Amino acid sequence: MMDRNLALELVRVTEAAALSCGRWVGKGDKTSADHAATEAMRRSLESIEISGTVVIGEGEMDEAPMLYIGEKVGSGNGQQVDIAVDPLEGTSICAKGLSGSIATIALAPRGGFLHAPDMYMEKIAVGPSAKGAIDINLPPAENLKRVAAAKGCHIEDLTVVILDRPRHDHMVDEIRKAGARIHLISDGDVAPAIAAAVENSGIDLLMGIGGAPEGVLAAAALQCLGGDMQGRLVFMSNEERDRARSMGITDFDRVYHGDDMACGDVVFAATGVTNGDLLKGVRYFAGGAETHSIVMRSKTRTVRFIEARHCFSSKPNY
Ligand code: VTB
Repeated sequence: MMDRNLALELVRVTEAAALSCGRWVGKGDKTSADHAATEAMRRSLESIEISGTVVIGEGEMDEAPMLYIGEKVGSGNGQQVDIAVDPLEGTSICAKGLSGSIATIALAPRGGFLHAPDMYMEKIAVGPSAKGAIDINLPPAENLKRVAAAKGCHIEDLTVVILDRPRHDHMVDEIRKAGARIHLISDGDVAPAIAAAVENSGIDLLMGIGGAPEGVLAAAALQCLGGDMQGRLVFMSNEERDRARSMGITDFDRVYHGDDMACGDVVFAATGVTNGDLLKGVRYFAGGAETHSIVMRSKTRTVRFIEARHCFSSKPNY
């Protein structure tokens, strides 16, 4: 069983990442922003009593100097856990100072996460009030009808978040015709998946094609929130098929449900870097900064929003 205190430890990790890359907001340098977040996250993981292995990370060892897939993190003494990280989800939005970037991490018992290759995944995600109503194989209009029925509202009341990409033009048309409202985003589809599962966030569904690793992180969050998610890998080349095969994936059309992507006693934490639908971004003031985070655990489904005030004179790292 996962030590429940780990949840509160994890929020320090995402706070540290957000505080570090928060300095890079709007500077037009997404590489440095990502690097700052990754380094801070890795450093703060060292003080946590876990033997962690990164299974969703910044990339393979040769392409990512830190938090690469297979990297061992934590003090090395505590329980064995698998780790999914995105130290800065939405590097471009952070670099441009747009809304919706977060620092995020999830923990599961060994083997709890789908080892998703870095490729595309088609996703649909909703909150607890629409659990069981979605089916990724159905047309968008049908899913909207079912979600509206489950929520006891009109399709016109629903807001769907979709990445603003030409690949979604057809889906956007269909959703508009069906009558729902759309919120197009330039990047970062993990935060809106979480927002879809939080009542009154203003977001009802996430739909469309984004990254598969981001899909696993969203699934981890939705397990904690009692939401519902389905994902299907989208193969763009034979090389991707080979890579997936080497990671043990045989059924290329498989629909992954929430617990196929994140199962067991999952712990999830995220801190806002720039303002979003769910989390406020890092706000600096003389001598310190405030952060806004969400931290939760699937076993108990306790969801905590944490507003923290950090005093830099006592925290020399920032
Ligand atoms: C997706 C999405 C991420 O980058 O991976 C996207 O899941 C990349 O999509 O949240 P494109 O290849 O179409 O640019 C993010 O938005 C992260 O920035």
